[in-house]
Amino acid sequence: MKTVVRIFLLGVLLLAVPAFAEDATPQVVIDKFAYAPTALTVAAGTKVTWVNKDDTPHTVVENNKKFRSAALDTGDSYSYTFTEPGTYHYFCTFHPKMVGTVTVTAKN
Ligand SMILES: [Cu+2]
Repeated sequence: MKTVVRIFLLGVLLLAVPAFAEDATPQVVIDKFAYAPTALTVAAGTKVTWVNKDDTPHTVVENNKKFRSAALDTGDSYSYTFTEPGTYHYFCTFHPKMVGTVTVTAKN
C-alpha cells in the first residue's frame, strides 16, 4: 500500500513540473467583460498572453498603442513581450470600460 502511495505522489510531482514551466508565461484571462488579473507585474523580457474565454469578442489595446491585438473571438489569444520597464495601461476598444494594467520591472 505504501508503495502505491509513493508511486502516486511521484506521478503528482511529475505532472506538476510542466505546470510550473507554464507559469513563466503569465496569462490574463478575459471573461465576463473583465481582464483577470486586472493588474499584473512582470519582469522585462516577459511574454504575457491574453486569452478570451468570454462569449463576446474583445481586444487588448495599450493606451498609447504600444501594443494592440486584433479582435479576439472566444478561445483566441494574443501575446506581447514586454521589453521596456514601465506601466502599461490597456483597454478593450469594443468596451472601453474594460481596463487593465501591466507593470514591467527591470530585469533582475
Ligand atoms: Cu471587450
